[in-house]
Amino acid sequence: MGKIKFYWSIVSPPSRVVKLVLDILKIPADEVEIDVMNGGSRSPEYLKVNPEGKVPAIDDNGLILTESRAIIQYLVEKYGKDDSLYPRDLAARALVHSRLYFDNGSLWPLLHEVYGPLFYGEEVNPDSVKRVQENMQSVEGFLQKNKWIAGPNLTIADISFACIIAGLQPLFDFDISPYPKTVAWLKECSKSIPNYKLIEEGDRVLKIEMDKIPKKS
Ligand SMILES: N[C@@H](CCC(=O)N[C@@H](CS)C(=O)NCC(=O)O)C(=O)O
Repeated sequence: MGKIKFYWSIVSPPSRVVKLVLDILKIPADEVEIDVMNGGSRSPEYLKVNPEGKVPAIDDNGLILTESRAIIQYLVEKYGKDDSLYPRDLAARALVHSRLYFDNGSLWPLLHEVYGPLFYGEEVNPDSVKRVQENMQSVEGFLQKNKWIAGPNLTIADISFACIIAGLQPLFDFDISPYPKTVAWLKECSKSIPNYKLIEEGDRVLKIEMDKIPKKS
């Protein structure tokens, strides 16, 4: 069995999710850095790996997987020593899935909608900002009953959410202080997710790359 090939970029939050899970599970991987800011994910070579032209992706001995959330589920299921990050209990796992669907279906596309104009120095649509606030209110609701996003323990849902939510303030100047449970949860993530500094480093590098893009106004 050869090593997993991991296609990623530190500027990409979903890539960081996979990198963190690989690190937590101590899975050796051959990393291939893709220069997403300069069209690297659209190269003919990379499109053979992911026809969608996006990072992250893994190649586990011929099994090519894209979509960060599907990848981390697979990694924990296949390589995890226990099920703590991705519980096997039906109800607990259903809650993890529910949160990841919210993350992929609402939170992440919305963030794309906000970052798009920011890349080019354009005004962010106030409707998008309002929907970010609504989404953050939902996250606050998830944290009403539980310390973590999908129950009493840290799971892959926390890692995925953290990689998105941590960037709101530094990249988009979005004030998260009106969401105290989320602020407290993010602090816990910074203490409990091994190598959490990768998230901050990724946002720092992404900000530098965003600032380099010529602005329209
Ligand atoms: N739903 C995907 C999103 C992947 C995604 O949007 N990747 C972006 C970087 S954050 C990308 O590769 N963009 C390059 C492009 O579209 O050319 C996941 O979670 O893996």
